[in-house]
Amino acid sequence: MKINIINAATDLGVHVDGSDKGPLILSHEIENNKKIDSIITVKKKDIIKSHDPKDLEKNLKYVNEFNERLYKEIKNTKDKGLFPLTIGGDHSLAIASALASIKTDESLGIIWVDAHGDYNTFATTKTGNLHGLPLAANDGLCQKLTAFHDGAYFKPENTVIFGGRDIDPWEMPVIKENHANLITTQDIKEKEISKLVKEAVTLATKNTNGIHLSLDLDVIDPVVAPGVSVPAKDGIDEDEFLNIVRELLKYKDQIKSIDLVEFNPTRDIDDKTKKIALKTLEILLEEL
Ligand SMILES: [Mn+2]
Repeated sequence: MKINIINAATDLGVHVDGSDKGPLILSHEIENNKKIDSIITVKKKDIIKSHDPKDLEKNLKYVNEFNERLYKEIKNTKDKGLFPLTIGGDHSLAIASALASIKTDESLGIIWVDAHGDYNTFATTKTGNLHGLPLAANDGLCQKLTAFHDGAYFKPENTVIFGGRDIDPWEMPVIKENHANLITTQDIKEKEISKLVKEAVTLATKNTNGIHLSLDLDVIDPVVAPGVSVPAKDGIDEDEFLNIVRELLKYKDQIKSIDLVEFNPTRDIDDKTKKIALKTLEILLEEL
């Protein structure tokens, strides 16, 4: 299938700068790949970001403005019959990518490979960094972040956090009360990855038309992949991560859109994270 690469150049959802620089660095390295139909870039507006600790909706207007433009581009991509592979950027961009995908396919599940739950709401966030809310937003729990979307939301029962280990104590009840699914880093270390992936796919595809897959590089241990904005210690290693990606791609007929997010080149050491991100993109381009 021909792929459209969408550079989602934003860091407006996080207090740390730099993840907006990630997409162009990565897509530049793969631009000659024959599977790629086109590469487009959606750029954040240059603003002075809010760092007010009392501001619990940081840069909300600008995150929404960015996501509305990204949403249109990804919907266009799908309307043209191209596969959207979105490179981020902080994880708030996945509100646009996931909702654009479900807008076209009407009913989808979501597999969110991430150290964090990203399941805070405006009622629970303590920082107001909006990249901590996108999965809850995709499940329809943060209306202030999704006004540009007029389609269905994902259902918590078809929502799977994969690799979670750094989940806020006030966030966990939101996950539980809504019956979203959580597969932890501990599960990955103790169980067979192929079985966990199968379990995630089964949950995400139950009574849906497929899957939106969102890959956050911070699921990997920060010693191995330091180039992320919010590292979470005791993560999985590179082989485990790439194995998860390969196992997921065994179900590629079900996968309708993919994000690879949170590469922050200003935090990277010796291109460690860049190299893993590029390997991931190569696997995706090879298999899709
Ligand atoms: Mn994330």
